Amino acid sequence: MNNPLQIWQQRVEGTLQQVLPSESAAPTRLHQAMRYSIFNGGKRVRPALLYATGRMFGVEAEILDSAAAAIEIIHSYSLIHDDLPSMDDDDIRRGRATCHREFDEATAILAGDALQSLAFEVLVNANASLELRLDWIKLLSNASGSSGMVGGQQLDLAAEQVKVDSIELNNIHNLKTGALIKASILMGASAAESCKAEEHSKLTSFAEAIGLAFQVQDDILDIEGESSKIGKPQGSDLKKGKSTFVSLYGMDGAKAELHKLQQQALDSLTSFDQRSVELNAIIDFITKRDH
Ligand code: GRG
Repeated sequence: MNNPLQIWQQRVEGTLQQVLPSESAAPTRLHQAMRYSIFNGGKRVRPALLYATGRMFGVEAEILDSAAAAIEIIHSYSLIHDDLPSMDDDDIRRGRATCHREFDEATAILAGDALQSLAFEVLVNANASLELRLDWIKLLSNASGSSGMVGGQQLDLAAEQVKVDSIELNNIHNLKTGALIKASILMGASAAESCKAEEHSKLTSFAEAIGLAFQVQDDILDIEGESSKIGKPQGSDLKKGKSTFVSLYGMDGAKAELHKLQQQALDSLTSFDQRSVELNAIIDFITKRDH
C-alpha cells in the first residue's frame, strides 16, 4: 500500500533523534530504555496527522516539529506503561521485546515517566509563539490525562471480563485511543491562524471519527491480522477477555462500523476540497492498515 505517512515519519524521526537524551548520558540505562521504546518502528500516525493538518493551512513544517515529536513521545510512554505486567502484561510490541522485558519493570516505569515529562519540555522549548506553546500544552495535557487517554485506560481495565454496551465501548475508546489522535489534529489546527471556527468544528468531527476508526481497525487486526505484521501475537485482546468492537458487533458488524466511521471522516473534510488530499490518504491508510 502507498504510504502517505512516509515524509512525516522521516521528518519526526529527525526531531526525535535531537530531543531524546543520548544513550551515553547518565543515567544510561534509563536513556537506553527511552530510546529503545521510541526508535522501534512505530508508524508515526499521530505526527503525520498533526503535520498534514497544519500544512493544509500553510503552516511551515518547522513550526510543527516540536509538537509532532511531543505527541509521539506521549504515545510511546503510553505503550510502555500499557505493556506492563500490572496492565496488559505483554511481552512483544512492534515485533520486539516490550520495554520491561528488554530492561526491567522499574526501568520501564521510569522510562515512561521520563518520556511524559520530556514531551512537555519539548513543547516549552518549541520554535513557536508563547501563546501557541501554551495552547499545545493545554491540548496535550487534557488529551493525555485523566479526562483523556489515562482515564480511558482506567475504564478499559475495569471493563475486562465485563460485557459493556456500545455507548460505554465508544466512551472508553474515544478517551483511550481517540483523545490523542484528536489532539494531533487539533494541535496542527491551532498552529494555523487562518483556521476559521467552522473549519475547526469540521476538523473536530473528522478527528473524532478517525480516532474511533483507528481503534475499530486495531480490534479487527487483533483477530484477522498476521502476528508478524501486527508485531504481537494474534488474538491477544480476545485472550484477555477485553471488550472490543469485534466482541460487541461481530466481525461483519465491526467492519460495517469501520466503514461508517471512515465515511464520516471523509464527509467532514469535503469542504476543504483539494487541501485535504493528504488527510484523505491518511484516512485510507488507517482504515486499511495491516499493522
Ligand atoms: C497506560 C497511560 C497508559 C495509557 C495506555 C493508548 C493506550 C493507553 C494503550 C494502547 C493500547 C492499544 C494497543 C490500543 C489500541 C490502539 C493503539 C493506541 C494502538 C497502537 O498505536 P499505533 O498503531 O502504534 O499507532 P505504533 O506502534 O505504530 O506507534
